[in-house]
Order: sequence, then structure tokens, then C-alpha cells
Amino acid sequence: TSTKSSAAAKTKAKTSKAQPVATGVDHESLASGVARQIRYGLCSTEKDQSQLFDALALALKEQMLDEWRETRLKDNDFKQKQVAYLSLEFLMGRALGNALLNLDLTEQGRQVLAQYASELEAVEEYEHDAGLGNGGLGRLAACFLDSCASLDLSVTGYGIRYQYGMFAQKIVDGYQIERPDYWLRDGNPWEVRRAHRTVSVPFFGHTHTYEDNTGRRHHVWQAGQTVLAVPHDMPIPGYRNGRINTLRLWKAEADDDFNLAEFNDGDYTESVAAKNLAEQITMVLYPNDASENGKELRLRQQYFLSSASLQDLINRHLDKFGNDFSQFSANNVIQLNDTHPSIAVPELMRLLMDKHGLGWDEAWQITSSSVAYTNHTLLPEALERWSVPMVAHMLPRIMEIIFEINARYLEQVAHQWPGDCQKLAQMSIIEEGPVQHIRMAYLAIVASFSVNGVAALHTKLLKAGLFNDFYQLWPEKFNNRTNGVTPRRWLAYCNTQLSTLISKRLGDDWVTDLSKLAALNAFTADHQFVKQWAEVKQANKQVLANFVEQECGVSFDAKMMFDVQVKRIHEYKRQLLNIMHVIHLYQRILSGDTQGMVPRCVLIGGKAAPGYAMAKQIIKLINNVAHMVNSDPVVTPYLRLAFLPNYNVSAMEKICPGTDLSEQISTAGKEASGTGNMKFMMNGALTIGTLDGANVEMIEEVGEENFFLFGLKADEVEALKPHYNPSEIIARSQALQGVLNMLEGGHFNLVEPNIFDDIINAIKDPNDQWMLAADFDDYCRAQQQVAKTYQNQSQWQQMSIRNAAASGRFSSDNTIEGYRDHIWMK
Ligand code: B1N
Repeated sequence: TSTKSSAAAKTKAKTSKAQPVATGVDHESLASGVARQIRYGLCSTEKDQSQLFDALALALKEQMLDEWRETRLKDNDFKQKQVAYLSLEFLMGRALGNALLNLDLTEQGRQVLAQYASELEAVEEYEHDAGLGNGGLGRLAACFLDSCASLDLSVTGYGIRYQYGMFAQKIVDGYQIERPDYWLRDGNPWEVRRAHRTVSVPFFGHTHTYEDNTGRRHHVWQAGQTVLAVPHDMPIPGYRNGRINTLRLWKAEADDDFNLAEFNDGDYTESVAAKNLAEQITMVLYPNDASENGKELRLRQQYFLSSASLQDLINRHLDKFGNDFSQFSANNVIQLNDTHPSIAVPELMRLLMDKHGLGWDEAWQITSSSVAYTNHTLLPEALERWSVPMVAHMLPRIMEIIFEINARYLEQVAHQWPGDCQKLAQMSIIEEGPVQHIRMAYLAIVASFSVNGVAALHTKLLKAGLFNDFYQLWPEKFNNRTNGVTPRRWLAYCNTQLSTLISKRLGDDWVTDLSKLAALNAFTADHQFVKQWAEVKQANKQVLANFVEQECGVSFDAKMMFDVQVKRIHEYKRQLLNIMHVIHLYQRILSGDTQGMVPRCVLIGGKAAPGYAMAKQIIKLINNVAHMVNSDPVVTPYLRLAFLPNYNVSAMEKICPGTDLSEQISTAGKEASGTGNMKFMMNGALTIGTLDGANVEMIEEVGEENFFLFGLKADEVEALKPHYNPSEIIARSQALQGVLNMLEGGHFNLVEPNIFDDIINAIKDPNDQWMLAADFDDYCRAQQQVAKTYQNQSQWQQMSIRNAAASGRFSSDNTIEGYRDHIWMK
């Protein structure tokens, strides 16, 4: 049946008509699969919804197993290039609805559950989000996996199977509280433990060299400790094409003699108990978005992932080609998701030389033509630097190799800039200082054949600033690959009503070719269509309002405008600017100045890194303002505000379809790309935003007249920096004075004096990097333009259609075609 099903899937993909015809899996086999899983898989007689979730997921996994194995066999047979996507984060979210959609089994799943008097939407709520990532970078990796499988590319995701994912956020008295996310408590029905693919990763100990009788030097790393890496595979189904790719997540386990030597003289029980030291490596995700972690355990995670994944790649290569590495780089690409797995560079050198007997030059030739690096941020606080003594202690052989890479590369620098010692120091992989540090981004650039940024502006700034020296040395390495998001999850799945409406007019080819949405522009004059478009948005707003009521206890009225900012809380993303505008509106309402105001519900959500004090204060301020706004009956007809706790992937699936206005208001030059901006646009939200990240390209596509642009440009931010003078700006702005007076007067913290002092000082600080005061008035102006436009609903709905129509470029399919054609298969 598996060959039958993949053949059926292929015909389906080609004709791509909206009939829910089976891909070889019929209702009966899914139904009997679910019944069997309840009885034998779960050994249960109960059929509550959580058990139904497990049974349906297990039955679906079973349906995928044949095609999964066939995909693997095919990829091993054909000598087509394999891509390994190495990432410390994969923010997958839930898998059930996405798997049903991609396998074309949604209707069948619905019918099976109906037999148990259950609804699909209710059962889906029992799946725990796989929150193995922080934010955009981790979610990008997840979207990429969906696109790679859907484009029939042989790409394996390699990551870590954290026992605890991104923390769960609770709000108590307005403050963020972190709770551990033990997402595996009820088991993970999707994963397959593949113990026979286990590899062993060395740590600590020492190195020595010896010469054999032919005079050849050999390097030996006598590890002090080895940790087992056990793969747990998750299936990644392509969209109705018969391909099932793999996300391979490594779990750390102690091997049988772990630590035995240290517990000598028969302290058997102690030594067995000490095994949990090994398992610590994959215990928890570091919850810092766009900032460095710097902890020893984090380096252990990075090396563990890098070494295990490369050993796996090499094992696959040996199976196919034997001990002949001449074709390794023709058959493999290793894409590094930021510098987090960049320790893979010296690790690949080590494996090739010390384990497989290659010489330096050959190993370097292979490494530097296999590795590619994606940079995701210009923020200096996010650039990874590892201390040399720490690396030398934990990974002694790796440290030797990094020094050697640096020495050989600096010869090239010296050749390019003869006599320029300054250049040598500034470009060295090793940063000098009281303690030497390894600049991981430089290591990644030196070893990579491709270095890419994630939006046009970001890549331009990388080349002109942070990496300019390297751009001069190797201009050919640098390229831009603007981010994207998968239209399967972020439109077809999360917004079924809009999808159905679009497919009625355009057919459903847009699901695999999002540029087709451009045809929607033709319907902006079709009153019937515009009306239906507005009705869908209205229905989605009601769903979102119910969600907000349930999660925040705040009542949102779907007749009001829904103004949303959801993303990690960070000063550069300027949630503070948003809340300052809310305070400004609040003041206007209190003073009776409601001229031209549109009733709005403002929703803000996101997690603060647990150690990021300012971000946590901003959450507290939002909650306190919300309390004042929502409890004043004079205000609530015009303005309501809610802070959504525990923003995550499955929350966004409900939020983006019901949003009118998307807030993308980072200080220009700071947000590398953004990807939430694209999800909102696809779902017909209008954007208020700065010329930053991918916003620039969104405006290119949709036109400035369909976007609410405000604020300084990236070069203006830089130019203003040396003479930025907020007090002068405040003196000239009544609106800003009003907001500051209210904050300073303690209006939002009457019983909690001074808790917002840092925030007030930040706004007035001439060294405020985020330039809140500089952009405030223009932001308010743009918000007034938003209100004016919203009052003309037919204009708003047309602009909404134009935004969705222009979102085709931001499909991750498009992004991945770029990686495929310009990096991986080049
Ligand atoms: O990567 C996203 C971009 O769309 C965002 O603009 C960018 O901020 C985000 C250290 C990061 N950059 N750097 C990180 C995450 C975790 C960590 O430990 C840095 N995340 C981004 C996708 O390109």
C-alpha cells in the first residue's frame, strides 16, 4: 500500500485540485488504526480526548512509517546531495493538524474522531507544543523543514531533544513567573528512538601526539568523559508529495563506564548515580533570545549537537562510499543556523584527520567547501565568544585545531594587507585581552563557502559594518536569503476560512506556490468578495476575542480594531513605544479628546528572558496600564489592553488570523528580519512599522500606500546617535510630556512606588540606543493615519486583500528555493 500511496500522492501533487481524495490512506484504515492504538498501543478502554489525541497521532505516525523508510532508502540510493541543517533550536509547535493537512487526511481524521463523539479542534488542544526554541530563529528552522520536505529536498534537521523546552510564562500581580515546560510528561507519540544509530561524544581529558614508523604524526584525544548521543527522530511530512524527511533530535545518556574511574574503590552506587551528569546536557533549552548565554553547559550542548550530527553524517557517508572522502563535499552541505553550532567546524576537521586519517589540507578543503553559515543578528550582545581556557579544558583537541585554523588564515590576511598589524588583531579568530576569547562568528566565516544574512537590509548592514573586513577579503561568500514562513501552517492550516475563500476564487495551487495570491488583487473591486473577506476576518476576530477572554480575562469586542504585538520582549523591539502610545490614547480619552479615534483592543504578548530585568519591567508596566485602562468605563468603549501570557506557536495560530493591525516597530537596523510580520501579512493584517528587517521588502511588494510607515531609517539612527538629545525632543512634544508626566506621577503604580524608574530614565537617556523619544511623535502620527483608514472599512478591506496578495515572496518555499539554488546545489 505504501507504493500505492506515494504514487497517488504524486498524481495529487501534480493535479492539485481541491478534492479531498485520499493519498492511499482511507477512512477505514485510519479508523482501525485509531481503534487498535487505543486498545493495544495505549492498552486502554477509555476514550477521553487526551487518549484520542495519542491514538490518532500514533495511528498517523504508523501511516507515515512506510513512506518515511522509502524516503530514507531513496536518499541513500541516489547519490543526491544531502543537506544537514544544524540548529540548537527547532520551535515546532504542535504536529497533529499540520500532519493531517500535509497528508491530506484532515477530513478523515475529523470523521474518525466523530465516531468517538469528539471534535478535531478539541482533540488538537491536548497536544503539547514542542517548544524547543526561543523565537524567530527556532521557528524559522521549523518552517524550513516543512518547505524542504514539500520541495522534495533531502534535508535532515539536527537538533537537541531538550527535556524542558521554552519555559511556560505565568503572570502573577503583573509580573512574569517562569514555570518549567516538561513537554514530554505524557510521552511524545511522534518520535522514534533509534538506538542503533547512537554515537559517542568526548569531553575533557588531554591530548598527545606520536609518530608512527612511517614518520606520520598522529593526534590522540584521551577523553576524560564520553557521553552517548541517542537519536530520537521526528517525521517531517512534505505537502502531499510522499516525502517524509527527518528531524533528528539527540538525547544525552551516560555510557556504562561514565565517571566510573572517578568513583574508584567500588563506590558502585555513587558512580551509577553520577550518570545524571551526562544527561544534564540535553536537560534544558537556554531561554535567551538574541543574546549570548556564555555558560559552560551551553558550550557542552553546542559541541554535543555538532559532534553527534557530524558523526552521523560521516557514518552515512561511509555506508554509501566507504572510506573515500573525495566526494564528501559534493554530497554534503552543513548549514549552520547562526554560530550556535559553529564548533562543528573544528569538529569536522578533527573527525576527518584524527579518526579517518586525512591530512590537514585535504580535511580543510572538505570542511571549507561543505560548511555554510547563516547570521541572524547584528546585536553585539548576541555575538558568541567562548573563553580559550574553557574550551581548552573541555575540548582540548578542538582548541588546538582552532589555533591552527587561525594561524593559517592569518597568513592570508597578512598577504592581503601586508604590514597591517591592526588588521591582524581585529580579524583574528582569537580576541586578545586578560582572557583570550574565540570569536565564533569569525570562525564560521573563515570556514564557510557561504555566509548569508536573513533580509536585504540585514545583509547590506553585515557587509558594510560587522563583517566588512571579511566582505573585502571574500566578497563572493556573502549572499542574502530573505526569511519566509510556511504557508501550510500559517495560512492553509491556521486560517481555514480565509483559505477556503481564496481557494474558491483561485483554486488551491497557492498552497505550494504562494505567488499565486497576487491574483487576489483582481478582486479588490468585487464587492461580493470584499464583503466575504471582511466576514472571514470578523469571524476570526471573534475566535481571538474568546481566546483573550479565556487567557487574560479581558473582554475584547470584535467590533473594535484589533491591534497586536506578539514577539519576544526586548528593548530593541520597542514594546515600550507601543505602551507609550496606549498611555497617550488613554490620556486623550480621559481629557475628552476622542476626535478621530477608532475604538481599539490592544494585545501584547511575549516572554522576557528570565535574567533580563528591563524586559520584565516592561511586562509589569503593560499589565499595570492594562489594569487602569480596562477598569475605567469611560475608557473601555474606546480602548482596551491585554497582556497575553505564555505566547507560543499555537497561540500565534489563533492570533494572526484575527489581527487587524500588526505592530513591527523595532528601532531601524536592529531587527535582522522578523517573521511574525510575514505571518500577519499573509493573513490580511495591515502593518504599522519601521524600515527595518524584512519590513523593507514587504513595503516593496505591497507599496507604501498599503503600509503605515514611520520612524527614523537605519542610517538616520546611526547619524543621530552622537548628538541624540531626548530632553530637547520631550520639550517640543506635548504628547510625550503627557505620557512622561503620567508615568512620573506614578499613575500606574500608586501602591508600588518607583518600580518604573528604570523605564522612565531609559526614555530620557541620551544614550538610549533604541531612540524611543525620537520616534514617538511620528509613531502617533502613523497611528492616527491607521485610525482614519480603519474608519473607511471598504478601503481597509481592500488594503487587507492587497497585503495578503503581496505576501507570496515571504513563503519559506521561496526562501528555500534560494538556499537550494544559490548555496546548497551550487
Ligand atoms: O532570528 C530571526 C529573525 O527574524 C529575527 O529578526 C532575529 O532577531 C532572530 C541567540 C538568537 N537572531 N538571533 C537570535 C536566538 C537565540 C540565541 O540564543 C540569538 N534570534 C534571532 C530568524 O532569522
